[in-house]
Amino acid sequence: MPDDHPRCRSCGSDSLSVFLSLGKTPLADALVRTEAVDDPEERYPLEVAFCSECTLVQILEEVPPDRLFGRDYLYFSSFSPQLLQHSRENAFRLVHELGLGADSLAVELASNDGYLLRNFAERGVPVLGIEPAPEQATAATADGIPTLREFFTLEVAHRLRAEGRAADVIIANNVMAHVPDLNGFVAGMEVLLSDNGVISVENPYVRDLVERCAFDTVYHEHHCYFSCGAVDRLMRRHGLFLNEVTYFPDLHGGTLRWQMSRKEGYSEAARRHLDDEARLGLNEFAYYDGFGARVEKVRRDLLELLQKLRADGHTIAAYGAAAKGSTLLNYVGIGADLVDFVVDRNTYKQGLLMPGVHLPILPPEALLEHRPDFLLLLAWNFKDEIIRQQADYLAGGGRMIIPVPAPRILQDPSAGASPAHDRNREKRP
Ligand code: DWN
Repeated sequence: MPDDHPRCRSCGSDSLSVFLSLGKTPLADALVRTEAVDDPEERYPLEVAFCSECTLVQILEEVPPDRLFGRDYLYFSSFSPQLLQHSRENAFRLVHELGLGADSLAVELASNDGYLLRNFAERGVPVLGIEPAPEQATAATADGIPTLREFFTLEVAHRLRAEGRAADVIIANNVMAHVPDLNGFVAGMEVLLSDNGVISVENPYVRDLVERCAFDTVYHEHHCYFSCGAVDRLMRRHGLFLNEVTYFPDLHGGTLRWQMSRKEGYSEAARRHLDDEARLGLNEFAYYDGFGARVEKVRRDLLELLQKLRADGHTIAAYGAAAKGSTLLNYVGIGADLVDFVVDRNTYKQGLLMPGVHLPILPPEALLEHRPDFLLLLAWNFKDEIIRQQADYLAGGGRMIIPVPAPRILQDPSAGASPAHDRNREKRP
């Protein structure tokens, strides 16, 4: 096989089959400064493949991490109250279950602005953040969270152990999918973990990507899209064992938390998830094979809906300068001819332009100032929070559009939160 044939990021196999191609897209979080609007923007192929050897779903392109998570990376976890609450509950759960205290060490990989570790510190547990993005690392340090400003690698893990630091808990939320050297990252976690330590990893769940047609969660930061089986096989390769699986249907469009340790043994929930995946076919290519056609239909239907609304004289804005929003806007082809502006609470993003389509990003207050007839929810994963927050806009007649799994105009936002999609109790097909 020629050297340039892509290899699986987990097992190294060349048995990769592409099932989705989103074309060449700009980097999803590379927001554009207005003075640079005429500068050429880097675009990279965005193709998603399935490995028939270890069942890992992954993109084929590899963008250098410092292009993705440099000074232009403006994602701050603390702009999401839902994520803050979720993280606080997880931290306190771990402190309690693991009996962490002043002699323990909690390490977070990709600790962002310290949004999670601050909860361990509040309970008197020593912490260490590892965060390469400069703005986020600076914000965490200013908040009193000791932070190493670098990418976590096997070498960093060995250095920390050589300094006598072993982690009693390692948290890696929305980062294991982001690392190009997946095996180096997991090997590093194994080195850094104390003998009885626990690793807690969270990432969007590949089953929700397919079942909710959440193709917009595919972008170059996300190298991998994990199933329980793929995580199980990846961890065993490094002497770690999947013990627990917890499903969060309303976090980032469907998130799983995998908990690992040096001890082998599945909880009932872990066993159930693995059995469900085998039964549904997540370990086979056929499960992913028709996904591309479904995505193409969403593209056509959403474009048609927006074009009709504009033809009828309506105005449209969008909510959430999210990475997923960048994928959606660029893949569907939604520009200033259809959408006037995007709003976002993240003050670091305001005043910039969305990648590729160059839609201006304004504060959410612009919705009451301009009162667009329709609001396309790019951050649809925060629908309930945004409905609550934008009650005045809705009361004034504003209408929301949800793009996935199928484009629809939200009929009665006062209906509030959609019932949690809890598979743990749904009827089995
Ligand atoms: O993996 C990643 C996921 C987990 O988060 C990161 N690499 C990047 C990021 O992806 P994203 O940008 O698609 O995630 P979010 O959190 O869905 O983005 C939401 C956007 O909406 C943020 O820019 C913040 C903004 N927001 C807002 O303006 N008002 C969010 C909330 C909750 C709000 O009320």
